[in-house]
Amino acid sequence: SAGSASSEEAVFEGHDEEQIRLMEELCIVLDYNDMPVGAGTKKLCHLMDNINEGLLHRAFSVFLFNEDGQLLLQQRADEKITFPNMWTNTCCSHPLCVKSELGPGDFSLLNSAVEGAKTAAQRKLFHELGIPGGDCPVEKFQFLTRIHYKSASGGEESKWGEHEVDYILILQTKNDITIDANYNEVRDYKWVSQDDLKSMFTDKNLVFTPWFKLICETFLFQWWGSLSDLSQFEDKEIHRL
Ligand code: DMA
Ligand code: MN
Repeated sequence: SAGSASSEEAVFEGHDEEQIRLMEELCIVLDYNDMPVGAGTKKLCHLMDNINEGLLHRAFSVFLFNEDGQLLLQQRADEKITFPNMWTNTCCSHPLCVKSELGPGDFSLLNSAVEGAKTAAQRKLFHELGIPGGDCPVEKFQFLTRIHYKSASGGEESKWGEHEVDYILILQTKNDITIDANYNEVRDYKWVSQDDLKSMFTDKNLVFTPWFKLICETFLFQWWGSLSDLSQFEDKEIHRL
């Protein structure tokens, strides 16, 4: 039927069945000011034909640091339909169009939307990396800001891409959290210092997601230098990158 993620469809040719199934998830469709205006399947929201017409949805990006200040990076699985095999921040996904993730209170208020993003982030840290909720309690996530960006997944002719308002969530945990990667989502993961990451950037064999590169070029190293006092970076803006 129209709108369901059938593997028979040409856009899904050659892709992984589980990742095709996840394209049926309902994302939160937004206006330019991050106000929810409806629901759209993950498939609909990530097709460049729709993005080029202005379709925008809500996302989150988690940056998880340990007590030594190392950042947990992941390499996306080869099975991912968008941005496969690329290195990126700890975990990214979308709050779903359900009350708990849209915002448990008045969903038109930023505080409520932030609570929804934290709930979604805890869900996906477990789904992608097997990090139990006890190692990432929602009250330990710190919301910093929102970033609006658009990017095609691999070349101008690509069918797939991103166009999101991305909620930035920072989390600092103990060193020995449980990690049990879901290899349909995550190919590899790695704890890095600032110097480790900078040397990864010089390795021509490594590819990074466009949103992670943008955040690295703008904010990441400032945040990283002030992990014990991130409140100076909290704002209600939408930074259009
Ligand atoms: C989408 O991430 C969110 C951002 C910030 C790019 P994703 O493609 O990893 O989502 P999912 O894990 O749900 O496929
Ligand atoms: Mn997205």
